[in-house]
Amino acid sequence: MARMKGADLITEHLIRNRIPYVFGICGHGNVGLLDALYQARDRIKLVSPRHEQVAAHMADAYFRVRHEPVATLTSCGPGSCNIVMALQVALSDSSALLAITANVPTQQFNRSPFQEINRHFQADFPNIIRPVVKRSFQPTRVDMLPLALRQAMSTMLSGRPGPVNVDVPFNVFQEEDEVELPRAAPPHGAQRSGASPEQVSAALDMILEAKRPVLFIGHGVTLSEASKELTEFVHRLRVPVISSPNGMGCLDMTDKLSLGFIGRNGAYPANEAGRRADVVIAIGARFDDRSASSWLPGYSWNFPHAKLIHIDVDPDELGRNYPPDLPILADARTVLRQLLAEFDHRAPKREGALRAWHADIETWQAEWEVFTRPNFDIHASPIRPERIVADCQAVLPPDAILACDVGVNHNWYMQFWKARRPQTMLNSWGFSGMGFGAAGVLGAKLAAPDRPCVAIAGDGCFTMVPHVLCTAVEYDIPVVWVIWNNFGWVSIRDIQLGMFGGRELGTMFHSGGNKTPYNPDFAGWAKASGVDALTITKSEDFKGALEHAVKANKPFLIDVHVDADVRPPATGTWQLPPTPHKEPVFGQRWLPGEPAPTK
Ligand SMILES: Cc1ncc(C[n+]2csc(CCOP(=O)(O)OP(=O)(O)O)c2C)c(N)n1
Ligand SMILES: [Mg+2]
Repeated sequence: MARMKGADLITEHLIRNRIPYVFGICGHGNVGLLDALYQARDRIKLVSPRHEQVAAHMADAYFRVRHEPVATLTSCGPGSCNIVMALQVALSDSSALLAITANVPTQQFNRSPFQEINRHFQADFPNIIRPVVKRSFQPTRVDMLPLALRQAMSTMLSGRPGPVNVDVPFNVFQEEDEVELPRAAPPHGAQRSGASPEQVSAALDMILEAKRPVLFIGHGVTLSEASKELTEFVHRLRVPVISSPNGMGCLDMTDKLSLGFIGRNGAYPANEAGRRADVVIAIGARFDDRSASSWLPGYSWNFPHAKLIHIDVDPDELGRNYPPDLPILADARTVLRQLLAEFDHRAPKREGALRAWHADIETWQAEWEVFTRPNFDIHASPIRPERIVADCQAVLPPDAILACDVGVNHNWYMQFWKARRPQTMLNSWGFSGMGFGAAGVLGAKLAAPDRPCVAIAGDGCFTMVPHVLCTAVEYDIPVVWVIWNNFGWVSIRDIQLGMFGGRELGTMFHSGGNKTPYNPDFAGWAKASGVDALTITKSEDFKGALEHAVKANKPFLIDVHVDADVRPPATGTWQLPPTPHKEPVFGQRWLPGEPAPTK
């Protein structure tokens, strides 16, 4: 026991848990903690971006790259309200961060002091944040801090990781008490559950009997750091892999057995394999609408015609959309190791097994290549989307980190990017919060200072968080922003074109009444902020510009003018009831019992 101020206890707790950064924004509510961070500034660093949303996206991306958490710090009232969206981004995608929010002094609870949220309950910020975090704690005395901090840290990192909130009234930072610093929480991945021997045996029976097995992997495989085991499993059992965006790179996507993403914006071989599979082994993947063609049978999957083995650490995800034949509540890496051990033990003869399935897959891969490849070689102005993806792929090394933002630009990367390593392609997948990529790239770079970190951000997303430029300069964070500039919220414009008779309103950027396409001069904006920048309007110029930006090793923005009227080819479907869904552009629905389709 030692007599300590609350703010010092919190700071020491962060340091004991090996948290190197606090991404925080000041306010009168949190100056007490800022003061403690000042005293400890040699051991923990404050990075102060210009908007709380950015702080939370940075922390989220930091965790996705390193699987080690950092904390955010926001003040009472509006400052903390600004992180709500970014916390849901983290929650949807199972990313951990410790959101420390300040509140008004307990002595003033219910008096409606400056910035108290109290319409229904005193100091009620925890009720605002509650749906977007795994847990919210509100210690109202210094002697309550040790328990709250210890529980917060282990809740955040155990099971399915996610953001956790500790809401601290102003006086709790400042007051002292006799307290003991809590033990450090076990790091992420320290606690792992496995399948029962019966489940392992039953799963392997189903996999070995399958004629058309497919793996569907998601963020759970990435979070479990199961890339090595997955790769070994795939190579030894020869089961092809479909990946959700946050699972990408767990199997090198240049591998012949990597089929890419599934759903409307997936790759054709993945949808073909998904809808024809007889056994699907889903690991840490959710079958959300975008990776299941809105659950319409025959487009991406055909359950219950296909048998489903569903492995996840979160019981809520097992069977959320498709009831599994074999649900396994366990950690991805542990189960893969168990399956490999069982496979070794049985040593089954696999010569020639799955030959017909592999031949089908190779045919679909070849057809997809013939359909898509020519467009990757076209030089044009405005630039064709495929060229940007291709040039990023050519320039960036396999360990480079891509922080993707939201929009049609993201659809192109989901469909065609080949992630080579895990944790190299960051996506706001479940919640699609605009600004995640443009802001998150700063956190990614702090997590991986020696690797190139590139944000792919639409013009719309970037203009939601343009002040990221200031933060990169202030803290010397050498990231590259590629602005996918198509002069509009084009993903939404395309919904208006496709479903609402082409009536465009509020989705393209125009100046004045004459419908002249408008955007700020992004390069000029960057330069005014102290960031080097280039504008690219011809596809021939992009590759060199990106090489230059990466080599420059300083904050750099490339504004790329992209054709807004070239759309990614849909290979599955997506539905917003009651509007009718569209048939795929390439490939078609197949239901069990139907003859093979003709394209
Ligand atoms: C914070 C937030 N606001 C609104 C949306 C809805 N939304 C999804 S994509 C999009 C447009 C994105 O525009 P841009 O960044 O230019 O990308 P593009 O689709 O043009 O490639 C919008 C408004 C969202 N996902 N997040
Ligand atoms: Mg746009």
